[in-house]
Amino acid sequence: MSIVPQRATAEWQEIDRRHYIHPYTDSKSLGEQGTRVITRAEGVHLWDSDGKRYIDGMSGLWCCNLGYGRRDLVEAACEQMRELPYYNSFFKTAHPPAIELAGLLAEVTPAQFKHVFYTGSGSEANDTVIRLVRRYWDIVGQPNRRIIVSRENAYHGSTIAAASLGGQWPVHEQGHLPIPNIVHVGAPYWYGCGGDLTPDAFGIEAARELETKILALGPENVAAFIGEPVQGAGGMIIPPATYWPEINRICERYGVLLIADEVICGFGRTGRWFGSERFGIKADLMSFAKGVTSGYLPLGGVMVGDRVAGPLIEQGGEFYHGFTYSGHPAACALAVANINAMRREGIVDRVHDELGPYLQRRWQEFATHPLVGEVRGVGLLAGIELTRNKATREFFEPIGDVGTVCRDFCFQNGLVMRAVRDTMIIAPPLVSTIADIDEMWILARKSLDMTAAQLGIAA
Ligand code: PXG
Repeated sequence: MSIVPQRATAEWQEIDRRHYIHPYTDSKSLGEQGTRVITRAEGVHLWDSDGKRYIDGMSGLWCCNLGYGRRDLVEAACEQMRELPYYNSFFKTAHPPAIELAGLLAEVTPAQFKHVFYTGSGSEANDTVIRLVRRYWDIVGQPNRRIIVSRENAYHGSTIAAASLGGQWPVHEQGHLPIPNIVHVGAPYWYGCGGDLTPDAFGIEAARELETKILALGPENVAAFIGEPVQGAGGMIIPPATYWPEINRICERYGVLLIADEVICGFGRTGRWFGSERFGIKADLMSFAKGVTSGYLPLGGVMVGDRVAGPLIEQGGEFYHGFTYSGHPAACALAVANINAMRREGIVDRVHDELGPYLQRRWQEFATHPLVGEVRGVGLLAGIELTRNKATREFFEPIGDVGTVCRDFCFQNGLVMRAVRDTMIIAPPLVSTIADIDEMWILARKSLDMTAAQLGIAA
C-alpha cells in the first residue's frame, strides 16, 4: 500500500500552491497554473496524476540514464537499507558499499583517477572541488594560486560556491555572487558568438580567452580552470573540436589545474564513460553526480587525479571537509548496481555505436525546418537552436519566449524536452530503443510545427 495518500490532482495542486517553493520556479505563476504532478514511471515513460503518458526526453534532469523502474537498482538499495541503512566515513570508518564503489570508480574513470571524495550532489561536488584546489596549492607551497576561471553560461550547481562558478548572470545578481576569486571567460558557443569564423577557428579563439585571462591575472595567481565537456543547462554548447586540446595546452603551460564537471556528461552520456574521454580532456579533478545512480538516489563526488591526490594524501594531513551523507551506503550500493548493469549490458558501447549516431542522424533532419538555426549534439545529447532568421542566425526577442512555447507544446504532445533560452534540448535515457527515439522525433517535429504555426511561419 502506498504511504503517500492518493488524491485528486486539484487537491495536490492546492497543497503544492500553499506550501511548496519549487526550485528554479516563479512560484506565483506556477500557483496560478497548477503544478504537473508526476505519479509513476516505467522504462522511458512517465505518467501524471491525470493518467497522461509522456516519453521522457530529458532522463528526469539529465540523470535517469538506465530509465525508470529497474528492479535490480531498487533491490540493491533496499538490501543495503536492511543491512546497514546509514553509517558515515568520518573518524577512520567506512562500509562495504562506499569502499566497493571507490574501487569501481577507479576502474571506469580515466587512468589518472584512483581516488574519490563522495558528496550528496553535483553542487556539493563542485564546492568540494574548490576546497581541494585551494588545499592543493597551499600544500605545494603556492598559496597565491587562488583564482578559478570558469565560463559564461556554465552551470555548476546552486550552492553559493557552485553558483559562483556558474556563468549565469541573473543567478549572480539574485545571489549577490560570485564569491571572490572566481572569474569567467567566454563559452565555446560558435552559433551564438562565432560570427564569420569557422567553428575550428572559433574554438581556438575561445580557448585563447583563457590564456589571455591567465596572463592578465598573472599565472602565479591562477589555481584552476573548470568546464563541462559539453555545457548542458547552458544551452547544449558543444565545443568545436579544436577547443579542448587548446585548453589542455594552456593549462599545462601555466601549471593551472584542469577540472572537468562531468555531472551531465559522465556515465555514458556522450558515448564514452566520461565526456573527458570523448573530448580528450586531461583533467586533474572530475566532479560527477546524476548518472552515477541513474538518479534513483542522490550521490555525487569528485574524482581526484594523481597530481592532487599525491600531495593531499602524503603531505596534507587532515582535510577538514565532509558531509553527513558523503558516501551514503544505500546510494553507494545502488551506484555499484548501476555501474555493474552498465557494464553487463554494454550501455556505453551501444550509445557510442548505435543509439547516439541514430539520434544525431534523426535530429539533423530538423536542420531544414524553417524555425531551426542549428542542430548540434553528441552521443545522447542534442539541441535544436530556434531562430528568427536561418541565414543570419538571428535570435528571437525576447530570448526564451519561443523556447517556452515549444516546450509547452512538447508537454501537450506527450514529450518531455527542456528549453534553454530558445534551444530545445533532448537527453534521453541511455536505454532508449530506436523506436523510442523515433517516437521522440515524431513528437518533437509536431511540437516544432505547432510553434511555427503559432508564430505564423509556414512549416
Ligand atoms: N554540474 C553540472 C554540469 C550540472 O548540470 C550540477 C553541477 C549540480 O548538480 P546538483 O546535483 O547539485 O543539481 C549540475 C546540475 C536544468 C538543470 O534545468 C540542470 C541541472 C540541475 C537542475 C536543472 O537543465 N544540472
